[in-house]
Amino acid sequence: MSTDALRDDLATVLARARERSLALTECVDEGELIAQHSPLMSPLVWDLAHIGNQEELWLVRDVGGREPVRRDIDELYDAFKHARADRPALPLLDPAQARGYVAQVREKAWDVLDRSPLRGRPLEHDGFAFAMIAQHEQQHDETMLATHQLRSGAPVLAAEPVPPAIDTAVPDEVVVPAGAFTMGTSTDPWALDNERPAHRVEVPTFALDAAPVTNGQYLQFIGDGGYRRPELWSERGWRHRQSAALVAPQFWERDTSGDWWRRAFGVRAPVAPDRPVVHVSYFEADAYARWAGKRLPTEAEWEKAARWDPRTGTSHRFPWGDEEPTDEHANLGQRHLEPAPVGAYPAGRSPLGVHQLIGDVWEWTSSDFLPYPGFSAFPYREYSEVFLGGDYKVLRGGSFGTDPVACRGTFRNWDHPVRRQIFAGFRCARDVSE
Ligand code: AVJ
Ligand code: FE
Repeated sequence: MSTDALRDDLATVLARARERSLALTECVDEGELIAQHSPLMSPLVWDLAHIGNQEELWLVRDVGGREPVRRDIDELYDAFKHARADRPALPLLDPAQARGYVAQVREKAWDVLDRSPLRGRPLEHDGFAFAMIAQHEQQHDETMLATHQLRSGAPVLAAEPVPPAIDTAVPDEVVVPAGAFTMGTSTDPWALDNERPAHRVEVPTFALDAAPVTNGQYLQFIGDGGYRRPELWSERGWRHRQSAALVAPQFWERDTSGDWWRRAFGVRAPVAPDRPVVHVSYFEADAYARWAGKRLPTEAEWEKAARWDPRTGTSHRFPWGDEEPTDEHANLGQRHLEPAPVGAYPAGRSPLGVHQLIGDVWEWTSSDFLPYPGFSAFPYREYSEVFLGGDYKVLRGGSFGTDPVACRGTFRNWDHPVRRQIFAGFRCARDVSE
């Protein structure tokens, strides 16, 4: 790609991220911006100014070598200095100040982008820092969407209805034949440090569900006593099931006639059986898989199914190839605010016929968040390194709330196994003897 085309691309994704950040913070009043809607989440106004602060640190100060805009607020917006639950009590910028701050930083960032050679030192090479900052903003936009899901009150977000199932004959499973594939990447300019470097991984034959587990399937697990049978849960999962009194996915409720409803962004609707289940923890996904006589896939299995092309033996950026996602490929980018039915994205399936790996719901894997062989932290330890080896499970694929720039076949997300306010679902795998 020419430097001019790359510059245009980076400007487009930065502008798209900002449009979304502003939309997510302009639809509620001041009180709701500074309120804490859940102890798991920051006030929305913290996310907004934190987005600006990261942009100031990396683009304005580091790449641009400019004077600080607001050095005095660095500490307030350092995610490692204050836990989410403590953020509402900080002397944060108020909503008007936060909007002014992010606009001021962005003005300077535009100038830095105009002048960057987009070549040379690693931070600027291929526009890495600009891509990283656009992804960072989009990641917080997904976090803010999760905050919106946790807020109570009248709906403020609206979205287009999801497309219908086009492929009504999605199989249950697809067999992925044994063999090595290239996992991770050393060349994708958008890839963050934990996706690097590319390395060969041997994967035995396995079967993978051709689609994420649906609400309908999950209801059968519930109906079969899934939440009452300790033998289906890991020991730690069962302890959590009991202490958190889990009986169904988060945001589900049952009416007196026994029908299940789910609340999403302030709207209550019947649980739709053909949609991927969302808002389940790793422990619930793991228990379901055991109930189904299966297991969760490892992240190597997930990535092989999503990237490996049996026709060429090479790994692609997405299940459908290397082209950027369109609305035909995947449910991404907050265009729809819920998972689409299984079979809604036949154009996005993998060569082996696995559907909806990208978009709809993040998918829990059985893998701990560990470094790839040859990992090196870049450009800062606090993006990945400090989390590696912690109590985290890897999630793959992105959700309806993820922007296309913040997910790809190599992208690794992670969270604590108890978390379920994120847009997380799963699919199952099983061993196949050769
Ligand atoms: C990759 C989604 C786990 O939100 O904690 C945002 C992304 N890192 N700011 C997170 C991130 C720094 C991160 N996740
Ligand atoms: Fe952040």
